[in-house]
Parts: sequence; structure tokens; C-alpha cells
Amino acid sequence: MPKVHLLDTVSGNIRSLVNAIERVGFEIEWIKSPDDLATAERVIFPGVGHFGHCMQTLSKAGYIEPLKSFINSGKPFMGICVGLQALFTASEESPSTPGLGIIPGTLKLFDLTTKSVPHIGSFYGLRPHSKYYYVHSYAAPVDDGVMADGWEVATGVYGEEEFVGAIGKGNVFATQFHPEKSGAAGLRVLKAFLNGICLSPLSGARAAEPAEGPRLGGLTRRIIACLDVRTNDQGDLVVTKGDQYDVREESAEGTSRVRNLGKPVELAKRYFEDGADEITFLNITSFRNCPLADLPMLEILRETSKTVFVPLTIGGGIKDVIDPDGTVHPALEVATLYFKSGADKVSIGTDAVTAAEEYYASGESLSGKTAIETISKAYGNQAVVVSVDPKRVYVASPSATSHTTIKTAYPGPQGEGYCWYQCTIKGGREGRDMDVHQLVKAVEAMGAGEILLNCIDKDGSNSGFDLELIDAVKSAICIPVIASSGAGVPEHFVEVFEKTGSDAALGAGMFHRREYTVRQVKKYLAEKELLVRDVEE
Ligand code: 1PR
Repeated sequence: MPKVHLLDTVSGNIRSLVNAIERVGFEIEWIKSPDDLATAERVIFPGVGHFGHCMQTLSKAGYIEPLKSFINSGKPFMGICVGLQALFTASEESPSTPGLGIIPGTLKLFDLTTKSVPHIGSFYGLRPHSKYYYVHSYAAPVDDGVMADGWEVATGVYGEEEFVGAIGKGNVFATQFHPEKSGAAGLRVLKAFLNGICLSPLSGARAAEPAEGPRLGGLTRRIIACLDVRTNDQGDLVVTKGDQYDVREESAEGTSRVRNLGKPVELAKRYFEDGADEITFLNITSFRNCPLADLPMLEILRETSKTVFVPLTIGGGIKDVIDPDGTVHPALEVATLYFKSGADKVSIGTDAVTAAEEYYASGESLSGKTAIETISKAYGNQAVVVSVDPKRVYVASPSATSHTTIKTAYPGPQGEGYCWYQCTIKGGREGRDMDVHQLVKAVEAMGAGEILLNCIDKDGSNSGFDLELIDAVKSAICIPVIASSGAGVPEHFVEVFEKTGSDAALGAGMFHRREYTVRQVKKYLAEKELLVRDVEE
């Protein structure tokens, strides 16, 4: 097998890239010291996180000059994400730290007043119809200096801003997007680079637009498949699905058993092949204590990341863990284990509610010690999702509660015209004196990058998303919101995108029960002229 050297100094989930490289037929050699660059034939430099941190890490380890020499030697070099950014002269993110200076220009922060960052989306890129997965707050503007220097550029568009999505000249090629998370389109880019057949693949991709049709620019609507995972009564890990979070059903013998809808790794693969933009695993019995090394989802992630090349989120049990021998593992260590096993994001439920309670108890001051804060600081805000499990509490009037209420078009059992959304912990088992507005505002302040907005009343109902809830949460915060709970037919996805500002929508039961496929949902969205990432083979 041909080889590629991988320089991994500052990346989060490297496993997916390794799997993607192997998938396209190359063997990895790790660069362990700057000297290894002298013998490498081709190099990939991936990176996530902070530009300054990345450059300083490279500098401290003595990589700057050897890297420049490698690039100047004419051998194939590919940078990914911060690996692209490092090639530039500088970044506003860390003005005092120079980049490698291979490409002229300074990276700039996206305009925060018009959009939430980090942005997570897929944009037109190298091929007119393909879309790629981006996670970044800083971007290289497309300016004449870069072009004049002979660089070819494929642009990405986020809102009204155009930025360098990919760039190439001679032996150097770099992508701001993550090819290992961009499905078949991303694997094609990696393969082309590694085979040296596409080192200048960008011609014709500037201002890359679809050849026809009205669906230009804008945010791609993400469809997420969610797998609730737990051990069944026989001790096997299965995908299950509840009705209002109750995952037990009656067996033929009249006893209660955990509903078994399939095997996690197999189902995730099916949804990826079907065009899901992301896969979320939730370990729904995480409140039971488990030694760190035995976390059941680690192996599931390792296996899934071999066949699934879109972002993977893992939720359940992201908190400080205490082993039976008393060893304490901080939440950051738990998350790190998941990232190393193939996760791109972690999702925090119970621990986020506890942290929000402490935040308000301390007069809205940040401790810097919560799971949300420590993980987002280390891996970026985009790596931290907060999963919210709210439940409606009906009241006759807003004055009946101190919580933020909404006027609802669906009155309560006694005809109550208002409700507030109570936050719960431990998978809905325990209600807290906190409303969803308080929770999402607190976790946004702590650095959460995204909200996974479930709704216990709607879960498993097939009756559509709770649009009132989604609207209320969207208007309270700036970070992206994933609508969840209640999807039953493709029309529900169109409805949630058209009637609320939700950034992504999640389905579970309807996919597990094979009532509809992800592909059918995306086809339907496209027919309604909503922008989606096409399913590529
Ligand atoms: O509290 O950080 O350990 O995380 C536990 C996680 O497990 C939370 O994200 C919580 O939402 C989840 N969870 C716990 N118990 C259950 C349960 O169902 N008994 N599942 C549960 C939550 C809800 C959605 C579901 C949608 C869509 N599942 O993720 O997939 O409602 O379903 P639908 O499309 O079929 O309606 P922690």
C-alpha cells in the first residue's frame, strides 16, 4: 500500500481522517519528529482549534523550518482546516503569531452580527453540486493578492461572505473543509490528492454554483439521524426508541422488554449511505455509573468511524466520572476519549442542567470548570452540543409561574392557554426548577456550540416537531439549534425549516422503523427548494 505521512500535533478527531485515508487505499505513517519530514514522500497536516495554539505547538516542537522545507521541496502537501490556515501569513485570531507564510493573506473572523459562529455547514465547493463540511470561525477572504500569486481558489459562501474553501498551487493543496467528514465527495478529494492526479483541481470551481436550478448559496439544511442506544434485557447494546422517553414495550409473553430496533454500527452505516448529514448516538442509560475504560459507546464509535464519513456526535454520560476504585476522571478526559475514538462532538444533557443551576446560583458567573467550558476551550465551541430534554407545564396565565411562558395554540388538559418548558435530567426522570430559556442562555454563555432540542411531549409521537418550542429557543440564543422529537413524515422536516429558524432537524423512530429513509426526506426537501447536501455514491 502506498504511504502518506500524517502530522498530528493539534487535531481532535484524527481517527476519522485515518480511516478515510485507509479507505482510499493509503497507509499512514506518523510524523513523530521534525526529522521525519526529510524522508516523507507526501504529507497531510490536519488541524482543528486555535491558529495561535497550532502555530506555537509547531514552533515549540521545531516543525516550522522543516515544514517550510518540505513544502518548498515540491513534494505533495495537503493542509486541512487549521492546516490550511497555517499556510497563510497571519490570522486575526492570534495577531502576534505568524503563520508559515506560504500563501499571502490574513484570516479574518466571520461577521458575528449576521451569523452564529463557528458555522457548521456544507457549501458549494470543488465540484459544482458537491457540498463539504466546514467547522471554522476564521476564514481567508478571497482577494486579488492570493490570485495574483498564482493560487487557484475554490470559494465557499457563508451568508453574504465569500471565503477560501480550498486552495492549491503546484504541490500544495489545502481545504478549509474536512474531507473526512464530507461523505463521498470528501473521500474523492482525498483520493485525488493522494494519487497526485488532482493537485490543481480547482479550475472552474471558483464561485462554484450549481449548474442549474434556483437553489443558490445559503445554509444547507442538515438532516441528522439519531440512535438512542442502551443495553437490552439480554445484555446486548441495541438501538431503541421511546414514546415520550419510555423505551419499553410489551412482549408476546406479556412481559415488558426494551424495544430493539437494530444494531448501532449497522444502522449508522445505513443512514450514512442514505445521505444523513450527521449521526448522533445517545447512550440513554448513562446515568448508571460505569468505569471509564468500559464505556460502551467507545467501541461503537471506533467501528462506526470506519464506515461513516460524516460528523459523529456522542451523548450520554459526558460528565466527571468516578471509577469504582475512586479515581476521578474529569469530563474533559471523558470527552477526549470519545474524540480519540471517532467522535466530532459530544452532547451534554444532565450535567448541563446542573452547571446552569450553579451558574444562576452564583449570580451568572462562569466558573471555568464545567464540562461545557473545559471541553469547548480545549476542542472549540462547535465540539460541544447541549441536549435539552424539556417537558411542557401548562398554566392558565403567565403570572401563574416565575418561568418564561409562551402562549400556545395547543392548550393544556384544563384548557390552559400558556405553558413553560421544564428542563429535566436523567433522560426525563427528574424535573428541575429551570425553564428551557434559562438553560439555553446559560449554556450559550458557557460556550456550548449547538443545542439539540428534544421535546418529551413530542418524542416518538410522529406528529411533527414542537414548532412553538423551537421558535422560542431560537429567538433566545444565537447558536445553532437542532430540532428534535416528533418527526413522522418528510413534510415535518419541511415544516420545521420553513416555519422556524432551526439549523438542522433530527429524526429517529421513522428511520429505524423504515417508514421513510433519509434519502426520501432529502429528496422531498430539495423538491421544496430547500438546500440539502445531495446523496453522492
Ligand atoms: O444526561 O448527559 O447523560 O445524556 C443522556 C442523553 O440521553 C440525553 O441526550 C437524553 O436526551 C438522552 N435520553 C435519555 N433517556 C432517553 C430516553 O428516550 N429514555 N433519549 C433519551 C432521548 C430523544 C431524542 C430522540 C428524538 C427523536 N432521545 O434524541 O431521538 O426525540 O425521536 P423521534 O424522531 O422518534 O420522535 P446525559
